[in-house]
Amino acid sequence: GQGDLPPEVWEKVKNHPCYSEQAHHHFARMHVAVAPACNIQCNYCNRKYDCANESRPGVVSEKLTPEQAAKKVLAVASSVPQMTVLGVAGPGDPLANPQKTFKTFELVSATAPDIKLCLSTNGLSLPDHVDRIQAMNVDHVTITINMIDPEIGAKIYPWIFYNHRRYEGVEASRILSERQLLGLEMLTARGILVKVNSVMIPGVNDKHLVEVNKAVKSRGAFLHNIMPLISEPEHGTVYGLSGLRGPSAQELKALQDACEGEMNMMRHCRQCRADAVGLLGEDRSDEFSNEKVAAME
Ligand code: CLF
Ligand code: SF4
Repeated sequence: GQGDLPPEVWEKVKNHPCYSEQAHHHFARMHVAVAPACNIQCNYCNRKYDCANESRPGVVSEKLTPEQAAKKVLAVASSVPQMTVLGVAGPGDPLANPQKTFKTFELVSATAPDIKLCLSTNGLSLPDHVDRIQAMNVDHVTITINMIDPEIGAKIYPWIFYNHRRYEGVEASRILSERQLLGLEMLTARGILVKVNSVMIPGVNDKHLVEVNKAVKSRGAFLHNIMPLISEPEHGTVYGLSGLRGPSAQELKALQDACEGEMNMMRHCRQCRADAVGLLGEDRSDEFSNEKVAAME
């Protein structure tokens, strides 16, 4: 049901599988991998997964041009009737590839205006694009926020690329955090629903995420999705974060419970691939490879 949500918010979430727990049983999302570049480095990144932006073994997603992506969206929409949402979430950062991301949205909204547009970003360049996001009727934006304390950030982010130069260490994370929170405030002021994704990294930001939760809640975030860091089983390490492990299911749940309050916690995230297609937890990306979509014409 609608719960306590105001009607205009309910309208936006009722058929979005990530923003509504109930909706994910009935509605599907697809991602198109149009955004290869990134403007920051996360220690846990491997560019195979996005929105969740996680490190785990998998198949590399196919990169698409905006034109190919728009064609794929139409092909999927005609064979997957539950498909309500198009997400651009990687494999790099969508807003580090603004031409490709917005061109894709433009093409899709011209040919399939009923499909909701969704965006996931690390937030570094978000404040520069808020007007365009609003103009394109993007109602759902996810920002991955792993810290509000730059000292902790320095352990997660070795560098960012901002204003034509590279920043490192605490300075990099200070800038990143300011930009993320500013972007969040600008979006919520415009009535755009913001979900915050946080990767729980035991020993690095696990205790700190309660503070992150308060900070994003007070700035109007709609939903908080705390996801487990997944370490590569073969190596027991996560790229730049050697020696670290992902949290246990109990540790994750305890943190989610500690944050549960006026703001909802998302607990049904399936840590999607950059070219995911289908209901959450269902992977139909192979049915819609470039080759197969081309053959559908
Ligand atoms: Fe995609 Fe992300 Fe939009 Fe959903 S995924 S861009 S908000 S349409 Fe969803 Fe996947 Fe979890 Fe992301 S289950 S990884 S939260
Ligand atoms: Fe990787 Fe995403 Fe981090 Fe960029 S923002 S380095 S794509 S996890």
